[in-house]
Amino acid sequence: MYISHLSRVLRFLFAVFLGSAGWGAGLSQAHHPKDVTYHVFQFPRDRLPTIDGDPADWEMVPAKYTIDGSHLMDTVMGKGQNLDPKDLAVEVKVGWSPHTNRLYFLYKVYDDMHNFNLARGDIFEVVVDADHSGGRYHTFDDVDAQTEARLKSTTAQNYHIFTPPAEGKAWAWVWGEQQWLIEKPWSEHAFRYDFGYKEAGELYLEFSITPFNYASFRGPKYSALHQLEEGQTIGLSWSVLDYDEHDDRYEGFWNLSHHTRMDYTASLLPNFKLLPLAASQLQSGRPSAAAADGGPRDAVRPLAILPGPRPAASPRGWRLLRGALRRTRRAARSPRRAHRAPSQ
Ligand SMILES: [Ca+2]
Ligand SMILES: [Ca+2]
Ligand SMILES: [Ca+2]
Repeated sequence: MYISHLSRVLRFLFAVFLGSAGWGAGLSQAHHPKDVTYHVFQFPRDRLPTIDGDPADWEMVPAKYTIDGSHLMDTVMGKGQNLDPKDLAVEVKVGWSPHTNRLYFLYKVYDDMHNFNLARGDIFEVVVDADHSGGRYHTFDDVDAQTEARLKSTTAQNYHIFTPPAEGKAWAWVWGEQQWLIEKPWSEHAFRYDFGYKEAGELYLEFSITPFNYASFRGPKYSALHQLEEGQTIGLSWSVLDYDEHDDRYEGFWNLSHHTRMDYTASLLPNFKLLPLAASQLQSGRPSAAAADGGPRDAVRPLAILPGPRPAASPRGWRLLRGALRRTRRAARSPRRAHRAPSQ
């Protein structure tokens, strides 16, 4: 009797120990880079940016919100954080408004060679996980091909934005079946540039997108809109795919997540906090540099790969947790990245 009880206790403690180890590992997997929260500027209602490619209306956004190339890492071609500004220089500002329920972006890029060939070309890839649910949003290998295609980008949306698009090509492509997301009223965009094919120069892209907790291939009527609110932490990452001389091979996959598989799981997207209006204004006038806060002050909800809050310490719960972690780790270990040619 005593031995049986002891054995049960030991099993429980073992299960908790394994679970805790898995939990810790999960924290380190979730949301890259670790312990970093970027800020999203709230536009006053009467000073929303006009999406026309002119960056003038972003001058009110303090320089500290600018996220430049020093935050990016090439995780595919082996360049690490050695981004040469003569090859590629980028600056991104992100804003939001509770009144329009939109995320706004200003993307400024200098490129020594703007390659906008029809099949691929320079891309600004943006992934949004508005409800911070984390988890896999791509590559569902346990369902048939059609279902797999329909599941992509449902719980987090991956936009491939062509900077600029080749003639006759849409401005962006959703890595999934929800191409309605790149149309009005769900998004707006405008480019401004003055260079030719494979020339050097500067480009401004101004755009807004609408966040969805669930984006259906059937269209907006079948989808769940996310309501942006002050203080929320969302998952958001981008990557710059720089094609120069070679039309079929990029020179770098410069991403904010510092993890290639941001293209697979929303658990690897950096955290962005939607600032209140007052906080946005208070921070105006400060010097530039840190767009990110570090440390526990901005610690976020842990382990977003789980379908809800931390599970109860039952053996089944821990088994599910360990399984989820194993799958995420396995996927995260794979550096491979295969792009289907975007639709024309
Ligand atoms: Ca503008
Ligand atoms: Ca370049
Ligand atoms: Ca390029």
